[in-house]
Amino acid sequence: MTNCMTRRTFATILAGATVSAALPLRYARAAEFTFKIGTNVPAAHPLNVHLSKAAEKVKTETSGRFELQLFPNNQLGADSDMLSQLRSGALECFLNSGVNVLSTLIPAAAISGVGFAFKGYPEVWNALDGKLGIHLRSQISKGGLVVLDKVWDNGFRMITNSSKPITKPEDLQGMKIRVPVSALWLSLFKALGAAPTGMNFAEVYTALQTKVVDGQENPPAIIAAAKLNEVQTYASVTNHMWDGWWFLMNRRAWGQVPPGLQETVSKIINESCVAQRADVAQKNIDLRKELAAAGMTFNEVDQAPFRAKLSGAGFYKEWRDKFGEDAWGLLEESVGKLA
Ligand code: X2X
Repeated sequence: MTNCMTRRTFATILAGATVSAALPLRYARAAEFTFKIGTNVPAAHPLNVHLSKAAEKVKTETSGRFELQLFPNNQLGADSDMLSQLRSGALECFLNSGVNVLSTLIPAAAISGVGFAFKGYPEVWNALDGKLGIHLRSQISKGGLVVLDKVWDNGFRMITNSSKPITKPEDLQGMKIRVPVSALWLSLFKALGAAPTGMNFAEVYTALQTKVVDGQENPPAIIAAAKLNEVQTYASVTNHMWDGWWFLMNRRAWGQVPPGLQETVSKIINESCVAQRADVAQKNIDLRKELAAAGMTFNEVDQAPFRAKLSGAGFYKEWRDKFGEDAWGLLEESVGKLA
């Protein structure tokens, strides 16, 4: 900057001084901390709606000292890219499921995704806000990342495809189905007899449209937000897995934030998460009707033969051995014996 520019800028500032002074303090200067948040679902999804609300609240309650900038819908890259950016510090915050790409870094984080483990939300929150959650968060922090206490709800997952309703495991035989990039997810669908492909969510719509895969599995809030109903006809309510997003942070970036400010920010985020859970649970009920009205055919599914198929294929034994007796015991404390 030249001296002349500096003088002119200074003069401009002086000229505008009355106006600037009238503005609230938080708009008068840049934030001390600006953290980007990356997510893998469209802006309309309750995950992003409630993260936006949290960002507003954080700005107000820290008088502009802390700013959260939300980048939904894989704007910063697909899950695999965002996880790398988070680790390098290029991205400060990332929302990811412990069963999704996070499990490629921290395999122990995937235990919440064991097939047909959770029967309903009371079991989910009892486990994830309780001992299983504490175990999972300790595994994630041992892996070098910061994780906040509350896990954001994605919901119970159902299988969609464009050729037929799935009512029994045989209907999945050989079906080309997209699952997230995850050993547990691949193993689950292989054990059920399908032909799963691991793929980031960023590519799912196109993969379904071009028939690279025939089906995918996700809850209604995602099907609706990502308009997957445009490229899928049948939705079979298998509820084969509950899934949620952990709020992850880069350790170095978070470590630079003073403890008092950390407390304010994390409290606001965790409170927004509780509101998000209620919203998602309701949307996953309401959106079924809307998606049906838009032409999707839903069918209920008896889980018993699917569980039996997994047991017969050795799925539960294999993952019990992988996760270890202690972690498996914590899961079974919440959901009962898994065989
Ligand atoms: O990738 C998916 O399917 C998604 C968006 O549900 C997850 O993040 C697990």
